[in-house]
Amino acid sequence: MSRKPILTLAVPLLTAALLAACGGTTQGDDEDDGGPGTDATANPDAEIQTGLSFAMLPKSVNNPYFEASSTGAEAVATELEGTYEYTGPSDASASSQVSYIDTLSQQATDVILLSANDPNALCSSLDQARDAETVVVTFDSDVDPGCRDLFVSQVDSDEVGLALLEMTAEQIGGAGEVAILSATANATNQNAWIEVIEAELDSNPDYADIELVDVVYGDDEDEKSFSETQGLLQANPDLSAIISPTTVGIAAAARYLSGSEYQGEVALTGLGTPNQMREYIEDGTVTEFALWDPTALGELAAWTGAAAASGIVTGAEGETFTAGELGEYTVGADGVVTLGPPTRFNADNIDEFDF
Ligand code: RAM
Repeated sequence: MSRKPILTLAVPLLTAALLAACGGTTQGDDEDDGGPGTDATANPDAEIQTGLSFAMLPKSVNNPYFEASSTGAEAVATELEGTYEYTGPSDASASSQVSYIDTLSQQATDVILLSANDPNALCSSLDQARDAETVVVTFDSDVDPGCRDLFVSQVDSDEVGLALLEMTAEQIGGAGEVAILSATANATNQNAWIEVIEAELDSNPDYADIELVDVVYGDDEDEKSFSETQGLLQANPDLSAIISPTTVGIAAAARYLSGSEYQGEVALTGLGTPNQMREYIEDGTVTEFALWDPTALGELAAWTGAAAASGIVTGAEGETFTAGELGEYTVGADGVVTLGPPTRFNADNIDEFDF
């Protein structure tokens, strides 16, 4: 890659000041330093660069889940003496994300951390950004692997889908009609989990008595998720459970259920943040749900971006890097780095968590 990301921790401050005066990065040199976006091999002994510019572009802003990820990423940018920006649309749509990618690439941002609203719609903008030597790390929700350098996955998709179904089966005694309240119709992450649920329902005899009757989309908007919940319950009078694999959806569905005749009658599980779901665990609307640590996910995404911008990894399977205090990670197939298993939250443990 030709943009040489800047300084190592050892470089004197004067040089840092000079480079900062020139915009903080040395761009446009033709030397291939082994970074991502090229056929170059990784240099595991390269030093992690400081002074990088990071930007996080979530599916949408005003979502506490992404705010937690942003806190994690910003802490890494600060530790690496870089700059940090959290920017994105207020609606979770791919078309709204395009202009943010274009702007960040025009600003010659070193590392974009992206949670994508669509696997393909962002690719031409991402290609342009990468041609301009920006490292693109997706996290949370991926694009086609050809359009980014690496993907930081929260949990293996199969594990998420299986955990969602297991919690559902436990909560409805292994039988009944279930419906899914998802985020947006094109979200890569939610669709991967829904596919796992559908395949498992079709093939696993343990779930032979569970029927998926509907999938609806709240678009990661609180009001839409709330009214879709109401619609689901009215359209499916025999519904036993709602599975909502989105922190926005599950919180809105819980709010609807808690004030309705369905509280305690229709189970609700899915992926939520403990802080948004605490009151619904306490009032008995929800028994158990799951999530990973979104702050750690943001941290890992930022370390991954820094390692890629430093030429330590290129996204090839088997490469390793150190993600600060999170420890050592190995790049898996298709340039995927995985954070770890999800945690289940219920009345016994929810007060131990604050995010
Ligand atoms: C919402 C978003 C995000 C998803 C979480 C579980 O905040 O849709 O992409 O990972 O829920």
